[in-house]
Amino acid sequence: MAGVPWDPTQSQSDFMLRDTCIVLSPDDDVVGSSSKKAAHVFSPGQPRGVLHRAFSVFLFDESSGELLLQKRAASKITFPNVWTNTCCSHPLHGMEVDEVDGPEDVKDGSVKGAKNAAIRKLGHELGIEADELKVEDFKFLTRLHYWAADTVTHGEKRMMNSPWGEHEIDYVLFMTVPSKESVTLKPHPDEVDDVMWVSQAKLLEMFDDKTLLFSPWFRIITNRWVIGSTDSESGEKKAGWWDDLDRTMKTDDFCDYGTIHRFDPPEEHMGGAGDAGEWLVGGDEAVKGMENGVMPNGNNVNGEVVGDSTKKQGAYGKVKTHKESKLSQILHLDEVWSAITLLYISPLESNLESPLIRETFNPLDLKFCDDILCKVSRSFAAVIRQLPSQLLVDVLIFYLVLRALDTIEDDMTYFPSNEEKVKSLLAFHKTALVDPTWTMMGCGEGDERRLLEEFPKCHSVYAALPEGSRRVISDITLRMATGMAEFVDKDLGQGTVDVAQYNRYCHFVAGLVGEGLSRLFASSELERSALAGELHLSDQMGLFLQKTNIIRDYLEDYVDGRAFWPQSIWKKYSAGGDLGYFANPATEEAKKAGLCCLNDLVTDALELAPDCLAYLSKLRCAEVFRFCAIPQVMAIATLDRCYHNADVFTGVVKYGRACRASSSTTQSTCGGCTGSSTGSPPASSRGRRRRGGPASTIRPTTGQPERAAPSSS
Ligand code: IN0
Repeated sequence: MAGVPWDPTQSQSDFMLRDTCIVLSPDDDVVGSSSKKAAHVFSPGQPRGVLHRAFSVFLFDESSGELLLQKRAASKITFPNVWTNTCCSHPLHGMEVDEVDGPEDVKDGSVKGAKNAAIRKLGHELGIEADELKVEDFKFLTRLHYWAADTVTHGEKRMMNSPWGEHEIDYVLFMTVPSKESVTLKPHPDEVDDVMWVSQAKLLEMFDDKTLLFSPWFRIITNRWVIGSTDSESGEKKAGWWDDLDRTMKTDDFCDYGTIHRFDPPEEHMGGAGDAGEWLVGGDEAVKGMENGVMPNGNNVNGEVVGDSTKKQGAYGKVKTHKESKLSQILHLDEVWSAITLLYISPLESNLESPLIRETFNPLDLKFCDDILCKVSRSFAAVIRQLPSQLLVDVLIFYLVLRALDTIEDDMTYFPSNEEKVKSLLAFHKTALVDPTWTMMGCGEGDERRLLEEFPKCHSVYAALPEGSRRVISDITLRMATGMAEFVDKDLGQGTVDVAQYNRYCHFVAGLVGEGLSRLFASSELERSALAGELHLSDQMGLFLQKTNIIRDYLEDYVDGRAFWPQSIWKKYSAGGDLGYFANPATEEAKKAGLCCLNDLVTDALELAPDCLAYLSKLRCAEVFRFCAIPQVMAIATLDRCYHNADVFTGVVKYGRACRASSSTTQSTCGGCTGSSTGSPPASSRGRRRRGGPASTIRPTTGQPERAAPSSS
């Protein structure tokens, strides 16, 4: 199950099927996921397997300067019987303690994900207790990209029958302990046949012993960096990382985070099924043709391309994005026309500069709120800005407050315990919404982190709202936080239990938003007061948006270990009894089952559509109608793209109709974003799906019914 560190009852083949490796582009961008088995198969279709992330730990005893080696167990499927460095394995998707690093983590050398994975595997393979090692004590040195067919341990004759190999970007991690006694070694018999502490001299002696086998990556790393060398031409001595462990561990003299060193394997590891031959030695040029973790002209074992290194990544940057083709977009002539209308004929007008707003709120604080809204919500910012002035800021602040709450709920590492997170969630309405100086430092990422860190600016605008609006925002915030707290401790690795739990979750994070909005619409007097009592219809509006997001984000949520597809639905279709079954369909039948399950969920969501239409039909203000209808139309378009679409199981399905452009035009019409971004991509493309809606595409307003103009516009 996703999220469980390791299960002692699992066999090598269980791990091969269950572990979800992180698939990479040659630049080390995360572009997808693959079962461990699929990633390590070397076949004519993928002669060098699928490029994925790995780590290699070198553990030294400070007192003697010796390095701990292991001999991989004879029962290992890849590279059995070989001597290698202390521990080498893979960071995985979907682990409870996150193991997926992004470019920023590499840049600053923190790579916590790889280090967390190292602690997990040092425990699993060698029995070293987690409390004997600290993430901070690992030293990340550099990355190497190499591949190697396992033609040696499996033998030439078995080559075609045992087409295994490694193709990895390997994060090299050094670790020292004061003495051998500081770590308890209890090697797992399925993983390790032998361990040995060795000096440099002893290791060189072993390398010369032709009866011993060594893993290709261990030889490459050791010869290139770990042991010092003498330049054959100049006679100059180059220090190795092992020669001065103190310097290696305490300074950054040997750290190189900017380069990915590329290596072809020693000759004996070339060939392999598919007869790959050499390939990486040409450096970066040589890997240009490689895409999506797979060789040029090669697909992954399922016959699919598993990611897209050249395109922006999915919402978490962890799975790939499937965009609609330009041709398909152009074929939707009605939408092209609508986009042209919104772009050039009648763009949405912003009411943010209206006198009422200028007089009521601190202009600098409001500017901060508007800028950050634009950063975190993209197209939705324009939909908010076109609201009439007596409602606009109320909705804007409501959105930001919920986003701040969601950032707290979403951060899986900030709080020392779930209990602390729950406390913070439940206090939010009394802290953030009452204390004008309240901030939270270091929680969340990018612009969302900034939102929490500069929350006093948001509070200043909130405090100037009418009392009725503040009451609505505070009430919904508390009720949503209470619902979130209910889910903090739940294991969602395999989704929600049943449709009732699925609906309950959606109610808390989205249905309540519908209630809050209806109450804000009514108290602004733009809508009838009775709308505030339409609790069922407003709830369904939120559920429809949220269910659409959950359907679309299947893979992302699954690899993150926080899935929402209800078991009572997907278990009808998953012969494997695992939600991940659909992501790695082994047979045509499994593929079909995945599509049936997907269609079942789309149909369930579509049942909400009549209530959404009923809600929309009760609106009388054109701007409020537009504000509510645009996300609904985007959701319908997303469901349309998802229905019977196997891409849902390999990435995030986005549609990119021409009208997306219209939203950015609106932003520039009203000044757009002027604040400096924190450098990360807009949070809506990174954050959890319940914050952002479906893909950033606005279905324009053609065909919208004529409505009475609101009093102010
Ligand atoms: C929303 C909803 C939203 C808008 C209008 C009426 C609603 C009625 C009931 C419930 C929610 C309603 O809309 C946004 C849309 C959105 O954020 N779109 C994204 C798209 C993208 O590109 O990522 C955007 O960034 O533009 C929405 O999805 N949610 C939301 C949150 C707060 C508010 Cl005030 C309104 C999130 C959610 C979880 C669906 C409620």
